[in-house]
Amino acid sequence: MNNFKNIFALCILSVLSYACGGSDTTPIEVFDNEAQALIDKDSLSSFFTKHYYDTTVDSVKTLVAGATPLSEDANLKTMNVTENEIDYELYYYIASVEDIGTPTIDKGFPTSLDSIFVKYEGFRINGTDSITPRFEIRETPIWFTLNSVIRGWSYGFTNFKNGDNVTDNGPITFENGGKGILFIPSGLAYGNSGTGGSIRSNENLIFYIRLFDFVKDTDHDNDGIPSWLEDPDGDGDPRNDDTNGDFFVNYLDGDDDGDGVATKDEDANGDGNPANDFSDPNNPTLADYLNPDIN
Ligand SMILES: [Ca+2]
Ligand SMILES: [Ca+2]
Ligand SMILES: [Ca+2]
Ligand SMILES: [Ca+2]
Repeated sequence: MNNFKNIFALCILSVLSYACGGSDTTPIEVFDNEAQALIDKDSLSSFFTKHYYDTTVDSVKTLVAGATPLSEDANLKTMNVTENEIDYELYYYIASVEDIGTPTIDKGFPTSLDSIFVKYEGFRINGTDSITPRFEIRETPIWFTLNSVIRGWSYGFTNFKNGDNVTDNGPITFENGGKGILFIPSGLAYGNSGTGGSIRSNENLIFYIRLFDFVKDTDHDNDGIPSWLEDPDGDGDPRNDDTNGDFFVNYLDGDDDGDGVATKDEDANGDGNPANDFSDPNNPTLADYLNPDIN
């Protein structure tokens, strides 16, 4: 225990010595993410004037005479996103190809926390002018959960629909579903740090995506409340809610109020939904699973 304390004291000391560094040390530069967001917005806007979507090869290409630039293409949509108090514009293109129809079982659209089943290809945009060779491809579909990927994906995929699973004793096969392109500013991708690998700092990215399926109302902690609804402060972001302050946000916490009774068991009326049980006469609008006085 003493060793542990010493290590802790040392850490405090080193943190302080950094913080108190004199003028002879190089100041730690804080990267200006807000300025970069504006640079990226300009870069992408310029890119869209110089490129078009070529339906014959299903790709973004350098503009040629007679083609409609992406900047004037009605299929290119803008999604406004605020992340860490910085406003971003995320762009997505709904590919208008014949093989994409409405799914038989239409689940609507995934939330930014749902699990998705996708294929994709990723490209970097080099400045405003060129698309670099592909850095990643996934040809067999794979599951991701949108809470743990780059934010451009988390938000971007919420604009695409599921497909139909038509697998028949063969390889997994889907029809219909979401098909399109995400144009992601660096701040919603790998930011100033890049990946240390193929993606450098402050690079905007292009992903060609197919969304085959998703788990509607994904419930990460299996507590009976869909992750996107574990948002007691109601700001639309379940990533900032930690009712009992145990550093596990509610959507990843099976006992949200820390009263020792699992959230799924704070279901007085037994309907499988802990969000509609209010047993505390002194606090009649606070659900039991968020109320440590009720257990
Ligand atoms: Ca919230
Ligand atoms: Ca929970
Ligand atoms: Ca209930
Ligand atoms: Ca409780």
